[in-house]
Amino acid sequence: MSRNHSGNALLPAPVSDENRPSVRRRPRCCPQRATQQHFRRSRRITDPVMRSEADFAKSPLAPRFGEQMAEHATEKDNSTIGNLRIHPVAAHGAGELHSFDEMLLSRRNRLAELLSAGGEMDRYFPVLSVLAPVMTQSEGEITYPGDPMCLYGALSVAVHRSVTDAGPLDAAQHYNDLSPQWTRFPSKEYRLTAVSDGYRPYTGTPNTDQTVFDPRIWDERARVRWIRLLRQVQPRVVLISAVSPAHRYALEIATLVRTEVPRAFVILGGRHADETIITAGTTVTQRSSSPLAVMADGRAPHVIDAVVTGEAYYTLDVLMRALALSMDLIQPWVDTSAVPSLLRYLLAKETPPGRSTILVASGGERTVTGGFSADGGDSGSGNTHEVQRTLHAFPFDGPQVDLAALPSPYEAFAIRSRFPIFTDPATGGIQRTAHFMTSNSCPYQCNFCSESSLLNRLNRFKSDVARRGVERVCEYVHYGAEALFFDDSIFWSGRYADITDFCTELYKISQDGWYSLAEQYRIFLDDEEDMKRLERLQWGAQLTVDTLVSLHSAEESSAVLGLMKQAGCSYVYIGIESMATQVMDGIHKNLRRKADRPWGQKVREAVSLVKSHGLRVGTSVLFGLDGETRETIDETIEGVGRLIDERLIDLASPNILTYHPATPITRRHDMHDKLDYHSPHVANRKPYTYFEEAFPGVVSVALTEVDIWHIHEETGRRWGSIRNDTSARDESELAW
Ligand code: B12
Ligand code: SF4
Repeated sequence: MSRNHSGNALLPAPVSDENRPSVRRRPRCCPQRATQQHFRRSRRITDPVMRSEADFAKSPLAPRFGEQMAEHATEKDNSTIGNLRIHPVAAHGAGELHSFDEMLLSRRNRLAELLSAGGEMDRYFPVLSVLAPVMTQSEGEITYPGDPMCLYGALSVAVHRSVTDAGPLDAAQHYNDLSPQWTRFPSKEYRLTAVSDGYRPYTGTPNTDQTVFDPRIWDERARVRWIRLLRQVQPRVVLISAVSPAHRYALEIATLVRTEVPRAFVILGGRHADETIITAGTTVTQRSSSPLAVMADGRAPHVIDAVVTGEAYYTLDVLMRALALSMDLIQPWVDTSAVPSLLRYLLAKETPPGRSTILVASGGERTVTGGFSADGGDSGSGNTHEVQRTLHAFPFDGPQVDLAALPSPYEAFAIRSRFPIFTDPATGGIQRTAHFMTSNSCPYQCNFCSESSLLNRLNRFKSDVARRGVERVCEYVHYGAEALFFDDSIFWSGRYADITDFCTELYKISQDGWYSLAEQYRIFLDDEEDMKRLERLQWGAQLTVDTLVSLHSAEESSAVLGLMKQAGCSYVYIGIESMATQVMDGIHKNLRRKADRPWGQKVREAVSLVKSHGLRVGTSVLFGLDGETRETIDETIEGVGRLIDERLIDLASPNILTYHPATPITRRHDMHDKLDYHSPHVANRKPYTYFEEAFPGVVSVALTEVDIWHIHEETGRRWGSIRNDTSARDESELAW
């Protein structure tokens, strides 16, 4: 919506503090080792080529990409065409790969010798992962403390494999060399006592959850804690996830890594990279706000060593192994110059599933002479001197990722999220709420939305959805979930057959006693407390107005809502966006606007239907879309106000359109090359801070600052406590 496993008996039990692996274990997701030497595209591009989409298209080299790539098998390694160098991975002959295997074997034998000789030698190198925050202060801002799901999802495969392969070197099958220090999952006790604060203690032998830094607010306290953590851990690799409004802080987080641990290798991923570095076939282009573009032209210091875009699950795992192999056995720091060729060898032996691109920079100066300083002040021009970095791009279009077969995002991380809408009926306390996703994007194409299938190929749980969905519910309940929120843009992608099957199965197992449960569920529910949490589980999900009242009859929707309620659903979130027809006509949301009834009427029908089942209704409203005027703003505030008066809405969240780099409206408003998601210390201020992710310079050109004040004040006045601002709820309950 706008803005806003597994029971296979063959699979290993989660590895906890008490259950550290010492024997060879079968990984839940089998290593995708393709036997065939598949066509692998890789290219080597120096910074100047990768500037902006416009620059790139103008480049005389651009048309030659295709020709060269098509002929890549005949190219020599490291061949150069102007700034562009191509790595024809497929040119690796069987002999070369054989030598590579021999090199790995002899290195592994040496490592085994060193380990058996004892002493200080350890095959694990420390790693930290960070979710870059989007806020600099809590006052006046929206502070819903969700879990860093983007990061957890991206890490899931690499961490799973790493934990599975932890233990004696002879037991390892994948991370069978030096390995990231992701060696054990948290114990159940750790999970059940994890607080809602994003900060976690890092101990000498950390579990996977403790390797994550999640400051939620990027303020002085967070900076100090980050610097201390860096000094304590001395990470060899730092992985950062950033959405667009978090990107400037991601750059500052990376700059502090360069300052404190200059030899650490920094990887950036997340939605900002996904929306600004676009791979189409063998062509990689960048928008001007991309992390690599802002570093290349000096708008930000060179503080990122690699970017992974798209479906990073498997590609990140390959990159982590390449980094491990590049390290000296005695002094394990990444050798950036070795990474591209190691990647090419590894990728000649396996095909990672998913559409993703790995970009690695090699060469150049790796210290920071200016940029962001540790105390948050500017310390100079913000760049390294004379950087000659070469970018190596490895774009993939592997087999489709099976989302249900991935290790769950919470396998390695404790559930810390508390969603205030779910409270314990007995104590009133806010419940531990797990995020749950069964899809990666939305089937629809609203022109302002980053979740549209226009930007992401729609992928979802496909076969046997009820069983696989309910298995995951049981897994999360085992981890301590008292509530769930389905983050899917539309619950089960709006497929009523899937919702029906899932809800029927979930209701059934919540009624069955433990002995009646099928084995695939029982293995997760190992004590009375788990069973109690399952019986009392509350959950919420997102649906659209069109799904409820345009694409299905009222009877069909009513039947589905009844099943949802019976299976524990207590909350439905719906994107209203606007109550003004002239706005809704221009955004591709109101699917059947021509032949159907007015949007405002459909909104009323949809929320009434949900409410008639005793479910709470949360809504999101978006100001600043095409066609927005002061009149339409007031029309929407009043229209929503009436629904509130009639108690058809329990929560209304006003938002200001913020341009995301890849959405159609960003281009339509000619903002795609003007977005500043990189400058440090942009003073965010009221009224922007009253809205999620709003920042001066990236909000809708249809709104003036006076309009934004007006929206804040009028929604507060007309919607009262239903308006989702901090004054309307007691944030002190949330452990900040
Ligand atoms: C769950 C969720 C949340 C959760 C968790 C946030 C988080 N960052 O983990 C909560 C509720 C806290 C939240 C808050 C916000 N969110 Co949010 N959220 C989502 C949602 C619904 C799912 C994200 C997810 O977990 N997907 C599953 C993961 C596995 O996929 P992924 O995110 O696409 O990540 C893949 C790649 O990007 C990559 N990757 C990601 N991180 C990393 C890190 C490394 C090192 C590497 C190598 C790769 C990598 O690998 C992943 C697997 O392929 C998406 C919408 C959607 N359907 O995707 C919006 C979305 C990501 N959120 C968005 C935004 C803007 C926000 C907020 C600013 C507030 C808001 N308006 O909602 C805050 C920002 C909080 C923050 N600091 O990140 C936007 C981002 C758009 C953009 N260009 O920036 C999205 C796309 C929604 C939208 N329609 O606008 N969000
Ligand atoms: S594309 Fe439209 S319907 Fe889908 S999540 Fe975005 S706003 Fe909602």
